[in-house]
Amino acid sequence: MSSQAVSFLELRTPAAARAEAAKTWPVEKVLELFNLPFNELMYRAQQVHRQHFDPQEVELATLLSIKTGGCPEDCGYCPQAARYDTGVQAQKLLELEQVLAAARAAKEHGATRFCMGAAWRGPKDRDLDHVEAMVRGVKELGLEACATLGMLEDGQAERLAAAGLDYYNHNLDTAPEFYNNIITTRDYENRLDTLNKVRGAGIKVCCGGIVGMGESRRQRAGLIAQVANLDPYPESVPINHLVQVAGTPLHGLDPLDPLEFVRTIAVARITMPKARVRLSAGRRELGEAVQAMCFAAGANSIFYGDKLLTTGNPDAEADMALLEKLGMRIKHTQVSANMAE
Ligand code: SAM
Ligand code: DTB
Ligand code: SF4
Repeated sequence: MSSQAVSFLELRTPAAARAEAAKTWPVEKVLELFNLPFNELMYRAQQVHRQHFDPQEVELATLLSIKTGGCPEDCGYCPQAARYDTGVQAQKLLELEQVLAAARAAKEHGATRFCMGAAWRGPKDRDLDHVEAMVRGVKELGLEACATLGMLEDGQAERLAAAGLDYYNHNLDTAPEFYNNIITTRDYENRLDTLNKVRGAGIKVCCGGIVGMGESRRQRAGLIAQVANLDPYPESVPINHLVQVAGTPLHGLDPLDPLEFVRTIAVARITMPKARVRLSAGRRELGEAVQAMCFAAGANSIFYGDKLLTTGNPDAEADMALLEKLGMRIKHTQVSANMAE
């Protein structure tokens, strides 16, 4: 039986159907948005975008992998999982000075947000001593600080909050019913639990997922519904296009129709009007025309710099040229992207 069929069956019980209908964004409603004629969907997304943001403005965030590769998890998309032979060289946690040098360079190149990623299942308490110092240093440079370190234990989010961390990135990645096709070493509930801890510690939430992993349109709608139904929804929503890396189980899949990716951005914009929707991994492969459509659909944040964590990103000059061609401006202010924005 397909996972889709299972989700329909589950909804046959009146209690489950009532619970689903009571959500801010039932999956069916999100799917209706996906199913709109393309131009109608774009029009609605642009209307919502303009109510809350200057549509010409884009936020630049720079990523740095502070601890690379050798990860014990089995995320089927990830070049950093130790069990896949992807050619990624494992590297231990960077020194504070290396991180701050990268943050200074990011600031000089115009980024306002600096995101530190670590290939951990979750941080150990002694790792956090180092990450706290990195967060403090990044904040002293006048940058917003974001970290993505995996699952958090009790008390760890509070430690990061005390160090001044603005955002914690932790993705739901895909719809619940497709999730086990992609990851088996941690479950959906673990992810929701970490997101609760982040929220509870007063850190802003950055949470989204990946499309192009072989999921159906309904499952893309399922991912967006899950993120949009978080209460409150995240301040920042990265939509990643799968970067297919040789050696990972998802390498070799048929690529997603790019217009489906644009639709996903538009639906995220409509369902989470005040969030920064981040056009994240996969920009290099999408090309300029599709990126332009993503901005038109309401994306207003990108990762900026020649590298994501281990894979490529458009180079900085190409990004500047694209933004100029589109008449877009960089968000310069240090005002944090909170719900009052
Ligand atoms: N290890 C931590 C974790 O998994 O939470 C943090 C780093 S992990 C690389 C952060 C996110 O990057 C993942 O949740 C996934 O959404 C995204 N990602 C990883 N590999 C990707 C790929 N090949 N294509 C697109 N997104 C990817
Ligand atoms: C997110 O959602 N996308 C970024 C960030 N959060 C950390 C990571 C993308 C990683 C792409 C694969 C790589 O470069 O290793
Ligand atoms: Fe590890 Fe994160 Fe990659 Fe999963 S996504 S294998 S947890 S680095």
